[in-house]
Amino acid sequence: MTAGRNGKGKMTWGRRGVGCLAAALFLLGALPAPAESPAGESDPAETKAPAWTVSESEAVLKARDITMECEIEPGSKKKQFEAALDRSYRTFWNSNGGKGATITVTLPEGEEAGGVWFQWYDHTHAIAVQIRDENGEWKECGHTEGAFLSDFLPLPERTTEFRVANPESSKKSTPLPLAEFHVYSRGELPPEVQVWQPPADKADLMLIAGHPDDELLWFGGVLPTYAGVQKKKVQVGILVPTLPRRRLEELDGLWTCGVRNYPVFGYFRDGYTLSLRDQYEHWDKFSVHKLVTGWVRRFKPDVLITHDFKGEYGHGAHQVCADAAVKALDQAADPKQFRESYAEYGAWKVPKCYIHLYPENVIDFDWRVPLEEFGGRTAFDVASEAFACHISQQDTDYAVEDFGPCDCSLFGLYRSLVGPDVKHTDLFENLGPVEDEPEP
Ligand SMILES: [Ca+2]
Repeated sequence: MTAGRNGKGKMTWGRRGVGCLAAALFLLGALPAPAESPAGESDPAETKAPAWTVSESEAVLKARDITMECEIEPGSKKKQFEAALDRSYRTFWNSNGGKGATITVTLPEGEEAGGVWFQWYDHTHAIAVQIRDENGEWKECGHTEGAFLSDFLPLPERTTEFRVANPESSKKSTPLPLAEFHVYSRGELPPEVQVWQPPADKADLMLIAGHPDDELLWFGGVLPTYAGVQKKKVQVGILVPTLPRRRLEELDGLWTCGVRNYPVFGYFRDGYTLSLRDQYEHWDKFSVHKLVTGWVRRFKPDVLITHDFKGEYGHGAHQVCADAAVKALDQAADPKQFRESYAEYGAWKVPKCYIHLYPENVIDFDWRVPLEEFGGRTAFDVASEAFACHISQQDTDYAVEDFGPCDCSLFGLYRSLVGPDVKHTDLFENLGPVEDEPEP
């Protein structure tokens, strides 16, 4: 979507609809000890569990968000720390640097911390957690690399007090731009906690979109189906990073769909035009092609999918995505083009490329089939719930629509190196494992 259509900031929590995702399950806590058999038991095969035992599933300890139960002592700007606890991505706590860049957390009586989840505001930030050693001195027990806007750090067992600080390896102690801060108790993490994997070394599917939320509005069930259900390695690339809060909304939406590889963002400024030519006036064409070709070489997708050539409702940025993607089919394979990314990643020939609403070799997906992996919700439901994570966009006219002129279920096979689609039901047709010939 375009800039300037943002909402007025609903102060509601933005992670709806992730309940049934197969989220990364971090079993941080110990299970209760198994019940001992009473003495003098007869044949074990006939032994029934006593009524007071719990099933294995019940015994799994569930982590809880206990942030508001903790005593939290920011190292600086204490009155402003509420901004890191208000569950709004519009607000953030920007600490002082140096010794002011700390947060000390004391758990409530009888509670142990399992981990801490950071959501950074406008840039990623490497962060460490410290616990006290036997002399009472703070000692680092783990740190992030600062690769993601959403970072989770597990804590050692029996942590009842910890401190957040810049890593010891950092050359200087810089301010912490923290949009949201969460403390979790020990146990299996709830689905909303994002534990991102790095961008894919080798993607099955790459989706290139203009702005955060375009990958939902115009691609509907693609991400829930291929990332969430089929567990493909799905790499999303967004050309326009827009505002900080929208990048956090983007992560929420992708996580809801089951995407686990961290997305990549381009660096192009938002701007609404209605033609390819005008958009290339706004953005340097060479820079766009260089970036997109570099992405294709880096992520080596089997299937590349992007916007309508006509930009859905006419958006020039969407048209540029389609233009740059199909140009990259040749450019990524040609060692003479964009030699820097060729030297780093080598050439890549994309086996299949689909374009939204392309009128030839069309797949017409049914996004309304209940999916067991999403607890009976459909890919359409999940895409809609993921779009709802984009809180800043909820008072626009946009919605996920698998009907009408921008039907998000229609994709045409623009180019294939693996033969034509015959079944027209799957982006990965002709890419699956080769089945053995049946015995004669
Ligand atoms: Ca906030």
